[in-house]
Amino acid sequence: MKLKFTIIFVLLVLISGCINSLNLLKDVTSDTNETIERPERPPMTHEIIIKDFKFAPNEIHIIPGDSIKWINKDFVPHQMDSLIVETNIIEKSGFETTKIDAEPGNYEYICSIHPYMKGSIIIL
Ligand SMILES: [Cu+2]
Repeated sequence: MKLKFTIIFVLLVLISGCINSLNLLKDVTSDTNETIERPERPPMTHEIIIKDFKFAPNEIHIIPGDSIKWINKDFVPHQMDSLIVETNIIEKSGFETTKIDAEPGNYEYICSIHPYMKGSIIIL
């Protein structure tokens, strides 16, 4: 009988330990996740200027259904690529508008011609 209680006690300690570590994980993720509220507005077009092999702004917050107008002010072509966006090759002084319709999240993109060029689209 004493052994049975000991086993139950040990099991309870183990279970509460697991629950505690789950709570810890929850706290860590809620601390690192920025909570930016999705604005209530109709879809709009954001401009990203590509100049000197950089994106301005480098990070953009949008809502599903918004569009991005990529404006190439460099003297070489660029082509943006990621999970949610794939542009044509945008020649120098050219532009292209792409509609973004994807799940909320943080999506990084690169220029497939110059893969060191990186930016991110955050869908709220
Ligand atoms: Cu490029």
